[in-house]
Formats: sequence, structure tokens, C-alpha cells
Amino acid sequence: MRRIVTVQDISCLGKCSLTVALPILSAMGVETAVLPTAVLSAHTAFPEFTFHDLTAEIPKIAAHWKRQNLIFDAIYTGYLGSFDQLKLMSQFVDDFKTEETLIFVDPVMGDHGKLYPGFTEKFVDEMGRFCGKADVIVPNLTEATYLLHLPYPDEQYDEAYIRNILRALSQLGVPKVILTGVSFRKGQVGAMAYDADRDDFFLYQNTRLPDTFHGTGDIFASVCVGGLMNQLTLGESLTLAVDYTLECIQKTVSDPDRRNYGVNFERAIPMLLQGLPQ
Ligand code: PXL
Repeated sequence: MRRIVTVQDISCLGKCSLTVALPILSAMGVETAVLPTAVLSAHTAFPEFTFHDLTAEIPKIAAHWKRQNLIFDAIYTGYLGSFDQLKLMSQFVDDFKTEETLIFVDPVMGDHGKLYPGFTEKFVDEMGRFCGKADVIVPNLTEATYLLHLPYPDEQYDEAYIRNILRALSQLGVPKVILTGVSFRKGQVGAMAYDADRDDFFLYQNTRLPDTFHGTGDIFASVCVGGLMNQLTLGESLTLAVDYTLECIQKTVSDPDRRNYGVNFERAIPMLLQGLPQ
């Protein structure tokens, strides 16, 4: 069984970060250790939330695991809330990376052209440096344009624009980049990947539903890394992640009041499992 550690917050309400990554990775047959970075009463899109920082626990947990000689097949980081946490994660990667460990970084910082509350451009630059330690990163278009100091595109863009973004992101020092929320056609949305070692692009789009839901980026990232742990290729993993995310949204649209509560990913798990090698 492959073993992953995922490092992100616990938002007690509003399914996202750890409360989607753990069940999805478990369902995909991956042993999942968790390193919680903070406990929030709800994610930060709620009108108010409590926040308890767990940074001080990280070195203690890491030291314990080191004494256990733990080996991880992947280290997957999501929402990190401070410079200290970025620094600790950088150290964690140095301490636990082996030849086989996949370093998978979701630089969670914003969406729809804006940073989430609490994030600054200085933090974005530090996250960019951390991305240089990764084997795969999965920014959305907002995070990508912030990382590259580019304006967020208000209008339709073309494939050449996205290819340039992907190439530029790989120059942060990361060989594989998956850009999410890419759309070249009205009514469609998906993801485009770049493998810098092969100078190879891969695009997959499916239907775009007219609604957006919180937590779908974390679902997408979890399925991608879970797919890679199941020996799917980068392209196969992102295809499954696009299709599963759509399935989750389809299962949720009948529940329009629950926007902040995340998508019904639980009901879509049978479809996810069908997409894995049997
Ligand atoms: O889904 C990303 C995310 C993760 N964790 C927290 C968040 C958000 C997005 O707003 O607030 C705490």
C-alpha cells in the first residue's frame, strides 16, 4: 500500500482541505497520514471563523516520525497559512524526501482573480520558492498569475497564453505543472498540464456547470495525487480529477443553499473508484 502525508488545515465546517483530502485518498486505497496546520471553525469564505494555529506542533510531529523511520511515497501540501509553515514544510521535504518520494504542492492562495483573506504578494513569492522543491504543482489560474506577477485575464485567452504560463511556472524549478480551471470554449472547463522534461502538453476539458463551489480545488488536487499513487499517468490523473470534480458538482447542484458547505463528493466516490486501475 502506498503511503502519503498530506499537510493542510482542518476546516471543521465547509468541506475542503483535510476533510476532503483524507476521505478521497483513503477511498483511492492510499494510506494517508495527516499533518494539520491549523484548526478553523469553518473555511475563510464564511463570514466569520475561529483560527487555531498548529505551527508549533509541526516540528514535534516531524521529529517523532523521523524516529519511526517513516517513508512516504508522496508529500502533498495544500493550504499553508504562514511564512513559518512554508519554512517548516521546506525543511520537512528536505528531511523526508527519498529518491522515490513525489513532492506534490497545491499552492492554495486564491481563486477568481483574488487572494484568500490573509495572503499577501510576499507570501505568494515565498510559495513560488517552495514550488521549486516540488515534482508537481497544481495552481489554478489565479494562483498561477500571482506567482508569475501577471494580470488575471478578464477575457477569453488562447492556448498559446496558457502554454506560456505553464512553461513560465515550470521555471520556478518544477518539472510538472497542472493548471486548473482552464477553459478554451464556452461551457467547458478543465485542466492543462506541462511536462518540462518532455516539453509535452496535455489538455482535458469537460462540461462547465454554471455554478462554482468551495473546496473543488482541493478535491481536484487530492484526486490527481491519488491517481499518481495508483500508477496513473499525469494525463490520466488529471482527466479523472476533472471528471470526478464535475460529478461532485452535479451531485450538489440540487442543493443550491449549501454553496459554502462544499460539494457532495461522498456520493460521487463510486465513480471515482471506477476510474482507477482494477
Ligand atoms: O479550499 C481552499 C481552502 C483551504 N483551507 C482554508 C480555506 C480555503 C479557501 O478559502 O479558507 C482554511
